[in-house]
Formats: sequence, C-alpha cells, structure tokens
Amino acid sequence: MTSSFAPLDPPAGDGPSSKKRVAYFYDSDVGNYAYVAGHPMKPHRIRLAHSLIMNYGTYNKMEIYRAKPATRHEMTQFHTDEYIDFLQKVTPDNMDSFSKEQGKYNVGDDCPVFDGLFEFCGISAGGSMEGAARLNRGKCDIAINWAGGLHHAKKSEASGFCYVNDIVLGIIELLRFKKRVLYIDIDVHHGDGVEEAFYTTDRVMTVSFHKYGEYFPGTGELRDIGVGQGKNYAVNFPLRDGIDDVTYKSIFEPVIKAVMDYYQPEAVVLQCGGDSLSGDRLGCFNLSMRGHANCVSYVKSFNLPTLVLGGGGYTMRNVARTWAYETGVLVGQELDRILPFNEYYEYYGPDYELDVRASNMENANSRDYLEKIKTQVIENLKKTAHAPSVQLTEVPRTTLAGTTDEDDDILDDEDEDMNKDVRTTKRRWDQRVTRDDELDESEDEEESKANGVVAAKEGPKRRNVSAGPDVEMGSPSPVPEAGSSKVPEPEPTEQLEVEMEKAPETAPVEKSSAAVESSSTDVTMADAPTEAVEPETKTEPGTTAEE
Ligand code: V1D
Ligand code: CA
Repeated sequence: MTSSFAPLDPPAGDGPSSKKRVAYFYDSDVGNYAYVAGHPMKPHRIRLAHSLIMNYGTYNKMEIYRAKPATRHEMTQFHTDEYIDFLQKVTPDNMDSFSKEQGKYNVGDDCPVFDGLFEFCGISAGGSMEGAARLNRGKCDIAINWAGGLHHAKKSEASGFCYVNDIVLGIIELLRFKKRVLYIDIDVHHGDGVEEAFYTTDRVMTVSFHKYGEYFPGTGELRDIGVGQGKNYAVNFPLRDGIDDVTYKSIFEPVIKAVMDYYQPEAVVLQCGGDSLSGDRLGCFNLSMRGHANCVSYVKSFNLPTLVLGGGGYTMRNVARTWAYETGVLVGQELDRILPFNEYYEYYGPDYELDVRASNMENANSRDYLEKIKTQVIENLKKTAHAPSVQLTEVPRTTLAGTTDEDDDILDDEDEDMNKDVRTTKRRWDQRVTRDDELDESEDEEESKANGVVAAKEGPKRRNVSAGPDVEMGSPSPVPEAGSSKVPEPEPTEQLEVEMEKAPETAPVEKSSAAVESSSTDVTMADAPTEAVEPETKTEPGTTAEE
C-alpha cells in the first residue's frame, strides 16, 4: 500500500515577501546529451522537467535564459588545466589513446566518456555561473539551473557522474560579492566535492543531508566538520534508509534555522538532488514530492539571494515532477494536481498526476537517532559563535575569469546582437527530428539512440574570452582556496584576510558599479510548449521575436 500525501503543512511563504524575481536557466540542447547505454544519469530528465514547467505556464512568472556554456578558462577557476584539457580532448573515438588519463581522472564506469561530454559540462556550469552572477548584481532574487548541482566533481577528478563542479564555480562567483555563502545539499548522496573545495574556509558553510553507511561516496560523517579556518563550517547529517517527509522536516528545519542564525549567510546555494525522493532508482529515502519541496520552500522563506540547482535523480518522471513543482514553489505558483498535456505525457501514466508519493517502506531513522545527530550538529554550530569577520570592504574590479566588468558589459551588448536567433520557435519545435522516448527506466533500452546525441556545438562568444590577469585561488583575492583537500587539522590561527583593489571601503556591494554583467542570452522560449499552452513572450531589449 502506498500512502497518499504526507501530513506536512502547506509550504510557508505566502506573505508579500514571497514574490521573488526568478531567473531560470535552460539550454534546449541539454536533453540531447546521453551518458552511455545503461547509465542511470539521463540529462533528458531536465527536458522533461522543462516541458512541465512550460506547460504549467510557470515560464510566465520568471525570466528564462540560455546561459553561455562555461569556457575552459572559467572551469579552471576551480579545476586544473590538465584535467579540463583532458575533458575537452577525449571522445569515444579517441579514448583508447587516453587510457592512462582515464585512470588518473577517474573516467570509466560511473563517469564514462560520451559524445559532447565537454559541451554538456559547459552547459551545466554556465547556468550556475550566470545564475550566481545575476544574483550578485541583484538582478534576481532566485536563480534556477536544473542542469547544475553536480556535487561530486573534484579539482582534477571526475566522480559520481560529475565531471565539472558547477556548484563550486557558482559559489566562487558568489564569493566575489558575498561575505558568507551557505551551501545546502539534499541529494541522497553526500555533497563531497563541494565540501572538499571549501573545507578549510569559513567563507562557505556546507551542509549536507545524505544516506551514510555502505553508500556512495562513503564520506560525510557527523564528525567531519572542516579544518583550520573552516572548522565547524562543514556540517554533515548522516541518515539511514527510508527517511520520510515528517522526520526529514523535523531535522532539516531546525538545522537550517540554526545555520541561518549562527552563520548569517549573504547568499544560499541549494542542491536539490531528486534521488532523495521515494522510489528513486538509486536512492533509498522515502520523501514525497511535497516533502522534498518543503526544503525549497523553507530555504526560500529566509529571503536570501538563492541559487537553486539540480543534482542526482534517476527515476526521471519523478525528478521532472518534483523540479517542476519546486519551480512553482519558487515563483509562488501552485500547480494543478493533474498534469498538463505535454510532449512527454506518456511518461506520467497511469495516473498523469503531479504528486510523487511516499511508500510504506520502513524508516530506519529512529526519532532518538535523529534527535541525537541534530543536537550534536547544532552544538557544533554554536561553536562558530559569531559570523566570521570577513571584511568584504572592496569589490574586485575583475571577474574571476580575468575580465573587467566593463568588458563584460561590452561583450553582453555584442552577445545580444550575435544571438538573436537562439530562441526556439514553435515551428522549430515541431520540426524536431529526434524522439526523446524512454519509458522504462529500469530496462534502459538504448535510450541514447532515441535521444539523438548531439555533436559538439560551437558555443557563442562568452564574456571572459579575452586574456586577462587570472585571479588565482589562494592569491590575495576574495576567494578562499578551493580544491584544497582535507589536511591534518591545525587550530584556526587568523581570520581570512580579504584584500581587493580600488572600490571604496563603504561601497554597498550589490550596487557597486563593479558588479559583473552576466552575458546570458535571453531565451524566451527555449522550448516551446505544445499546442495546449501558448506562452507570452517575455523580451528584454535587444531580443527578437519568434521566427
Ligand atoms: F548503476 C550504475 C550503472 C551504470 C553506471 C553506474 C552505476 C552506479 C550506480 N551507483 N554507480 C553508482 C555509484 N558508484 C559506486 C561506485 C562504483 N564503485 C565501484 C563504487 O557505487 C555512484 C553514484 C553517483 C551518485 C551521483 C549523485 O546522485 O549524487 C549526483 N548528484 O548530482 C549529480 C549526480
Ligand atoms: Ca546530500
């Protein structure tokens, strides 16, 4: 027997402050990339979610953008040059000549080489970086990138289906303007790549809720709390199988409330991995869609600039339902329980309803266990005592990519001119030749063929292509050393010093003229909906109407 709806209160946040300016990043190419046959990670799920979002009319309540794919140069703000060069060079056809590198960079079964791998990474990272840049400039309150959230990627290693860590890159972008950034991870797997990147700094607090115990990636114990300056700024909540909506809420809300009180972040990054949902192909939790979305709603209620990202999630129809619903939560739209007709309607049978329901599986997390972990986590947070005294008195003139913000403005203008044709029209949509069917996920019936894997696409010009002074991680820049691995634990000695050039000491960060301009191309209809809904086009100056 399956329970219907978990007894959660309706999502909070119906007050006046709940209306947010939401920027949504979607690249209509993303669903065409496919890992290898039989692999559980399917970028096609992002297209399913997008189709629901369009057909529910949610696009009306947010700005839709297609980000410029992140460049090699941008990716190396975190990753090593050699690793990114490898990702850029390797293809299924030449991979045999890279056997040594495949071992070195952990490319193989979990992280296979597939057609368009580098472009896929660029799309994922581009959305998160531009989302962060828009938040930095105060251009939106919430940025969404369901193609992001790839939390396992390391500085020079792929891991757990992740190659380029868009989250770390997005946080690095946020750190240009925000003193403290909070990262929250509700994927069923531990957010190890992000934790590791910021393990030694207090500029980022990482908080991960995850299954722990004989489960990938094997990290994320309660006692892993960060080192040096970062001690107590990594938070881990290890969980057992079968956690349900009510018990998840009973730990998530008090922990996040304590984090907000003690850490006082200036921006939040929320990884919404959908593998913590009930019935996930790889997961082992028992959250309903509403239980999962309660985390989104709760984080939103703090009214902080927030970057919302995807992550894992392997039962595609449930991931799509949940991310569509969560997009609704973020824009303040309640979605009908009956799914709108859409081009992937057959995925949602036999009920064709929105809800992902919890099952009757056993919850191996006793109240007592959860209470003990929660108490310890909150005790650790108290040790941070005060928000760290990072003095962000000056705003860097250069972007992390090395260009000035004025350069970016100019490139933005050029981009707007150069990309007038990026919008997909309904006619083009109708002319699509690839089919995206993949109904039986457990069978995984050669979906890559059906998905029509795309060849590498020449990306449009991006804001940071000019040669400029690199802002080195660990140099006197506003960012902490990312990618540092866990090291033996010294006691904190001194606060992180932030030295930057030229901006006046009292400059209000978000209004600074040095604010980075995003080079997003506005995409009014990245994918047009089916006949059922005809969206109003939202245009910004410089964009064109449909063909
Ligand atoms: F089942 C599979 C079929 C084909 C290829 C891989 C898998 C698979 C399932 N689970 N791989 C895993 C996990 N890997 C291992 C290692 C293999 N070693 C011998 C151990 O257990 C990886 C699970 C990755 C989860 C990724 C994620 O959900 O956290 C995610 N979040 O954002 C993006 C991905
Ligand atoms: Ca997690």
